Formats: sequence, structure tokens, C-alpha cells
Amino acid sequence: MSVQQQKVKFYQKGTYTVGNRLVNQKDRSVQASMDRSNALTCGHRACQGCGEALGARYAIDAAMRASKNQLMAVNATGCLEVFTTPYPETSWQIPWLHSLFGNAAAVATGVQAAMKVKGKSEVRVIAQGGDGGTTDIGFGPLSGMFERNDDVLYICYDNEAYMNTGVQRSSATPPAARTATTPVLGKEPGSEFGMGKFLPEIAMAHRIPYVATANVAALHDLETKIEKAMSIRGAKYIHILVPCPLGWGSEPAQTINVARMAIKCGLFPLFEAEYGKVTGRVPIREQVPVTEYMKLQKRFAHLLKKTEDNQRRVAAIQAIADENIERYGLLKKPEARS
Ligand SMILES: Cc1ncc(C[n+]2csc(CCOP(=O)(O)OP(=O)(O)O)c2C)c(N)n1
Ligand code: SF4
Repeated sequence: MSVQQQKVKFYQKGTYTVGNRLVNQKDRSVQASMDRSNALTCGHRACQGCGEALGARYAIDAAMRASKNQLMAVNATGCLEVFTTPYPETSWQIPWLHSLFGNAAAVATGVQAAMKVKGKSEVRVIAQGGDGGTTDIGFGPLSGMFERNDDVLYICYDNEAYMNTGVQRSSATPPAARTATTPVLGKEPGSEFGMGKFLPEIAMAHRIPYVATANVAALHDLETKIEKAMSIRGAKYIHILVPCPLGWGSEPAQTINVARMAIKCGLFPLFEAEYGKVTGRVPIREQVPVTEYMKLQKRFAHLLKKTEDNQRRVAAIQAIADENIERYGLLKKPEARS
């Protein structure tokens, strides 16, 4: 078969460098557009399939567009900070500060106050960090930022453990999941049930103008939520689920699928809230069992061995997913027949 007869392109044209800017318009990728706004460029050192790299890129790109590039970011210590800025290099295309592990929210508040004093209120400020930097050590400064209603958007990239330092449990680690500090040992292996916290609901309790959850399997929804947050003055919080192939024991090529399954089983509800009230949700068309999500990740592998104890544990995780669906009204109920 000649090349002209091929229905599928079996070869790559040109090079992916600068998005194929040297080939015909129709063969170019988004990277070739001179109008693109990429906050996070190539050259960073995230693992293959890193959900955090993808989430951060889309979130900050959307924020750049919404702020007409008048944007500064403060980053807590963690994977995102480490893989984007190995000294003396950086992959960031925006003014970017590395705070301490626990004080990104407080530093962002200071940056925003400084911009205000200088008469540069058009410069918008983002703080960002992992779940450890947000739900654990950075929680106090974050709660203060909410309570003062500081004009900052805080983004948490939730990969459900302290990945940068070797997968230790955080207060966002799900029950029964294996981490380096919650091994598959003893009567109740993995992270304990009943511990931990879901920060979006704690943020809502502060009655701040805007809180949302987002997910790398729903990138348009993520972009819309970032844009909405950027249109609001005051404290905003967006919590993005970002699978971590290394810590979750998932295939790098499955990152989007894993993230999608978290939505479809109900364990990660997608919603938004204004001043403490839920104002929007992304409904699930058909709920899948939590085992469909768990079987893609080695951190849950011990639970899938069929024993009575494991069936009890899986049922308890299923109950959490079902409760989320009920609480946020995620399943469309069939219309009543007349
Ligand atoms: C006060 C303090 N304690 C501990 C550390 C070591 N440390 C650096 S990053 C990190 C874990 C980050 O985890 P997380 O915030 O969940 O982000 P991730 O790496 O998972 O994206 C830890 C414990 C530190 N830098 N500062
Ligand atoms: S350890 Fe996880 S969060 Fe960190 S760079 Fe690798 S995939 Fe991303």
C-alpha cells in the first residue's frame, strides 16, 4: 500500500519541537500557536503520566488567560515545586515564588497585599501546593487566608499522599490505601478508616466566595472553574484530583482513566460552591463500582483478594462513594412517568 492510500498516518510528520511549527498549518499542534499561553513548559522533570504536572499546566494556563497574563504564583514545597525548578532552571513562564512547605497561603496573602500597596491590583495571585502542604502543614495559614477573605486563589493538587518525600500518608489519603507509612500489615492494613479530611467542605465552612473540586479527566470543567474563580475578588479554593502513577501504583498511560473512574464511582465528587452553598455539580451518567477504580492501582491491590475482611472493607469504601453521590445529588434520577 502506498503512503497516499494509508487511511491512518503511520508515521510522524516533522518534529514535536515547538509544536511542529515548521510543517503545514493542519499538521501543527496547539504548541505551535503564537497565541498559546503555557504556564509550564517542557523540560520539567515530573514522572511519566504525572497528573499534577497536567493539572498545574491547565490550571495556570487558564488563570493566565483569565488575568491577561497579570499573574503571580506562590508554590509550597512538594513535587510540583521540585520537578519544575531544579536550580538553576525553571519551567515556569510566570513570576513564581517558592514559599516554605507550610506557608504558601500566607506568602500569597503578602504578595497580594504588596501588589495592592503598589497600586497594581490587576496582578492576580495564586497559591498552590500538594495535599500535604494544604490539608496538613499549610492548613492554619490557609484557614487564615479564607477567614480574612484575602484576594488569592489557592489550588490544591491532591495526589492523596506526600509524594515528593516517598509516598507517606497525608490527611487526604483514602481509607485502606497503602502508603510507605500505612503498610499492608496488621489487622486493618493500609490507612485507617474514619481519619483524614475533605478540605473542600472545610473551605465551604469558611463561607468564602468560591470553592470547587476539579479533576484532570475533566479538563474543560477545570478550566471553566479556574476562569470563574479568577473573575471573583476575595478568597477562592480549588481542589484538583491528580493521580500519581508512582505513589498509586498505576500505569502512567492510565492517569486519565484512573481520574475518570474516581469521578464515575463517586469517590471524587465534582461540584462548586459559593458562600458555603453548593451551586453546581457534574452529574454521573452511570455509577461504576469502586472496585473498577481500585483495580487500576496497586495501593489498593491487597483489598481485591477475596476474603471476608476485604469484602467488608470494600463495602465500606463503596458506602463512602454512595454517600457522596447522595450528598451532592450526582446521579440523575429517572424522570417520573405520567
Ligand atoms: C517543615 C517541613 N517539613 C518537611 C519537609 C519535607 N517535605 C518536602 S515536600 C514534602 C511532601 C510534600 O507532599 P505534598 O504536599 O502532598 O505534595 P506532593 O509532593 O505530593 O505533590 C515534605 C514532607 C519540608 N520541606 N518542610
Ligand atoms: S511522584 Fe507522583 S506527583 Fe511526583 S512527579 Fe512523580 S507522578 Fe508526579
